[in-house]
Amino acid sequence: TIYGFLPFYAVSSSSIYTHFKAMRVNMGRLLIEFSSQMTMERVQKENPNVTEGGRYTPPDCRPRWKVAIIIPFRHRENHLKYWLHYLHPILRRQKIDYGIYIINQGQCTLMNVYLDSNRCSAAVKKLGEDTFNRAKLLNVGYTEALKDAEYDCFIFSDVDLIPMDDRNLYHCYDQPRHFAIAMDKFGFRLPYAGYFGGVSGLSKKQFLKINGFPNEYWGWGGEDDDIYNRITLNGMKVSRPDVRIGRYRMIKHERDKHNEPNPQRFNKIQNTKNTMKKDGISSLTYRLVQVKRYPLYTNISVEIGKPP
Ligand code: UDH
Repeated sequence: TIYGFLPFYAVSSSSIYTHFKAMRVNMGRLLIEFSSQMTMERVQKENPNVTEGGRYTPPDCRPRWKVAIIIPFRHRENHLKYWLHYLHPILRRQKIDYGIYIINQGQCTLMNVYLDSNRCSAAVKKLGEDTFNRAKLLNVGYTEALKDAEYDCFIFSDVDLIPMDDRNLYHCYDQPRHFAIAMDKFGFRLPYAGYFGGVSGLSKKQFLKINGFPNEYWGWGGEDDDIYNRITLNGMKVSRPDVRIGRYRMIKHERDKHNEPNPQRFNKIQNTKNTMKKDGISSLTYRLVQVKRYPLYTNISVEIGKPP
């Protein structure tokens, strides 16, 4: 857009901000902070056009992609509020046709309101204490979103990462996309050339070409490098936005319980070539516990097992 390269001081000034917000054009660099109080009620009021389950279709165009946004999740309710607060308006300005899917490992529902399904027992609540598995949850998200609508583009986002520039467009590209290339925690730089963590996106075709993501990375680390290997081993390249545009803020947090660094990760990423054909979307098994549609997102609770 002609407004695309306005300097930061201009877009953060409140009158211009309101003006562009009203015009629904992209604004460029955004002011992102996590100190103001955030409630789900407030975020709901801010987003009256989002329909049940966190779906939105632009009223005035037909987007090329239908995008499912998949978030791996457990015990991060506070981060989710900020994520929804920032992302819904951004996605709307970008004119994305999208749905939001929170893939919740072993928790029946959010906001501590457990149960309204008798399948969701105390035993299931306990599953929330098993080792976290980000990539397997993302495979579940891909599968479950496709039961909802004919998505052809999948964006996988951590719940604590907020884009600082809305020209970083949340749709798919000719090659698998890495969006979160310049995070504040890495000094706004790519930490290493093969980094594919945080926020990434693949078309349905690209995802199937790499047999989805690995299911066997339990605990923290390595799964994003395995995905990067899958992409390059299958003859694709990672595409990225300009480093000035792919900036992100991460909501600061301590390491979660039950997501300790996985000591096997260094060995496993040496073996992607041998493992990717058998371990992936083709071998995914899980038990669906509950699907619940909230105004701003769909919560999918799953049992995905434990490390062998
Ligand atoms: N996630 C959860 N719950 C968990 C673990 C992970 O929701 O218990 C999800 C969430 O979407 C998160 C993503 O998985 O954004 C990635 O996990 P992470 O945020 O733990 O990974 P990251 O590399 O942080 O961002 C590592 C821990 C840093 C500790 C720093 C202490 N100063």
